[in-house]
Amino acid sequence: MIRVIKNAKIFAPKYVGKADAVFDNKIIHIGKDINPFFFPFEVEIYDASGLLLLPGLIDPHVHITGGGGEGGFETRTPELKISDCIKNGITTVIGCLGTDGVSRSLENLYAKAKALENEGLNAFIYTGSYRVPPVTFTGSVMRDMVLIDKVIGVGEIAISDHRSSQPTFEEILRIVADARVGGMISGKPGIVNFHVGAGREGINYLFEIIRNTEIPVQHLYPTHMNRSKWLFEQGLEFASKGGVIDLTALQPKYDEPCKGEFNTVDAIFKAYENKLLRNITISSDGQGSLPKFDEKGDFVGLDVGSVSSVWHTIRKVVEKGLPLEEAIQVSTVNPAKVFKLNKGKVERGYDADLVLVNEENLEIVSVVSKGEFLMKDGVLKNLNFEF
Ligand code: FWO
Ligand code: ZN
Repeated sequence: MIRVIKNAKIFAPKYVGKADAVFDNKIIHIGKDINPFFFPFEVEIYDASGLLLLPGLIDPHVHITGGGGEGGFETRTPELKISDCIKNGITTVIGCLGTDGVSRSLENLYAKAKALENEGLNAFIYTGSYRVPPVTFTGSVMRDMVLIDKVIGVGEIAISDHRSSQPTFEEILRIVADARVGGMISGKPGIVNFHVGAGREGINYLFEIIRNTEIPVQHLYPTHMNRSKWLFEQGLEFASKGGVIDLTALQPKYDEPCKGEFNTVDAIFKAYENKLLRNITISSDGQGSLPKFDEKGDFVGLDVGSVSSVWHTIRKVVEKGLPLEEAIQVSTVNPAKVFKLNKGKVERGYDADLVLVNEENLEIVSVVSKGEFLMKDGVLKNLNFEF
């Protein structure tokens, strides 16, 4: 079905002004004063006056089958509800396993990603979990990349963390090498998503890879890089060498981040000031555990990440003064570039993943994924179009 959304203020992310969007599963045309009555086929016409039209949000780190478990079986966290993605404007997720790669399975992760896709979302997965050697479908990272359609990389591989498998540099290097070549053979990005803990080594392994090997920086994608101010500074240095770093979004229930964490909003501003905003993405750690450990490393409790943290963080950044067309890049064009997705822009030829937002209060009111409305509370459908 061809649809036309008229009169929205379009952020592609760049602000293009008030215009009309014509789309089926892909964006067909963006233009002014489109008159659908000249179309020689049936169309649905929507009036989005007073709304902003943005690209659908991409959340590159979501425990779609749940995670947690760091405090025993009863602390395993619940799986993702697609409704949480839709109402928060998330149209693409990359699913991952975390600490628990035993009671959580890749087969379950794959099935959940297929379910999300069948229900209208865009979903991909990482093979592996925290552990090294990585848990795999087929016994090899490279075979997983080549043979499992939804696998776009490996992660979240834990480094510099008391819960990691204390991997050697060589073990990490082999995973990155296999992800790169597996990606080449399958036409995928071959990303290794590193879970970076609070350990003093930070992302030194990643600097060693770009310094001492032929492997290009784009395969290295560290997350939780705002875990501390020190780690974020190390991340900015990595970004200045062309790397992309992922920040864990500010969870809505706390207005300040967890103890010691560098506030995601401040981190985005700092990157912007350093002209490195293009090298920043944010992710929710949705349905993952946000565990707390005491100084002896004993578990003291956990919270659960929420996919609502992505848009919450972007709104906070805008409220703090960064223009919307800049702020949304961290969850549209930037992650789309990392994963080589035909998404993240409201431009002809791109996938029709769109979010409509109330101009006054930045509330998300309608969401389109692959050209279909998953939520359309805010747009009025004009049956007879007066013009
Ligand atoms: C972070 C996911 C952490 C799981 O360090 O890595 O634990 O397996 O569900 N979460 N371990 C949360 C911090 C960035 C706050 C995970 C979690
Ligand atoms: Zn993690």
